Amino acid sequence: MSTVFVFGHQNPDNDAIMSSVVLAQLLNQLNYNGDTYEARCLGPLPAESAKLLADNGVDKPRLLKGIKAPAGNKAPQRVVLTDHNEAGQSVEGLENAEIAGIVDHHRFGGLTTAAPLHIVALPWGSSCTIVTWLFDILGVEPTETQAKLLLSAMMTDTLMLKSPTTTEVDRAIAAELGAKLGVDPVKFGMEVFLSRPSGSFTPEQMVGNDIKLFEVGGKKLLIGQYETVDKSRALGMIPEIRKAMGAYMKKKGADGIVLCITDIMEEGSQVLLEGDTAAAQKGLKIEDVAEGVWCPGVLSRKKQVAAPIIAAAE
Ligand SMILES: [Mn+2]
Repeated sequence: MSTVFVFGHQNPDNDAIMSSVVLAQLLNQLNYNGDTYEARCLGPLPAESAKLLADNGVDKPRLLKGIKAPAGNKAPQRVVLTDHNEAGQSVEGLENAEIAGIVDHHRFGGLTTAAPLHIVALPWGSSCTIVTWLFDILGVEPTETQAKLLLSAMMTDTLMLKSPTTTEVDRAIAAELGAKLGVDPVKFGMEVFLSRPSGSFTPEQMVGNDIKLFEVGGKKLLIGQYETVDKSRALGMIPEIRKAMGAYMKKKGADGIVLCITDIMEEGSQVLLEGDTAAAQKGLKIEDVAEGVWCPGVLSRKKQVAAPIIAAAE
């Protein structure tokens, strides 16, 4: 038996945190494979995750800085990835680890493994929807705290079930969790959103808070998303945000960067581009204009931003 690290992607969002924390708990409850599972994270917790964990007396996952090559003839560190599967979005030194499992709801981006592994990949609205479903098929009833943590991430990841990534399964499972907790899922989700200190975000935080690296047509493209319930503050800071985008792109050695300022209430995104974003312009059918372009109905980075950009580059 060994200790297996369970973690979500870099720049973790609430789904990355909660899927890893609750999945690690579930696997420990089952004594799965006789191993011990330890939730970790690859960056600072989003404010809503930190608050939910503290309010419910659950330990914060510890930061995982990287994975080193195993010394001598020691076995490599085993890991379970949640809410991601692409090396560019994962821990530094992932190639030194043995991937024991993946629980994810994203496209697969070029992963190869040395050993057979567990993969649970379903095109649902959040990784936490999949984790909730795993409780069901493994015959474990989630505790109230687990139900709360899972529902919170289902709501943040699907933007209160409004994102086009939302499926009937998400609606049904959210309703079940809501009934168990005696809450309306959407109202509960709104409370989680409002626990974010959005009024204090700096341009750097808006850019780096939730950003992922994609290989698009042989180039490195960063796609970030800043979700807010009122975009007006961000729109008043466009020049500063663009400057922060350029700096972030340089720091990460990327060729281009896309930032979606997503207004959950108005249900759309202001899209800003910096650097080499030819594929993004083609895929999104927009131009690189100073103030950005308002894209009504665009709520999902995965489905409405990353997917058409990747398709346009092929
Ligand atoms: Mn997710």
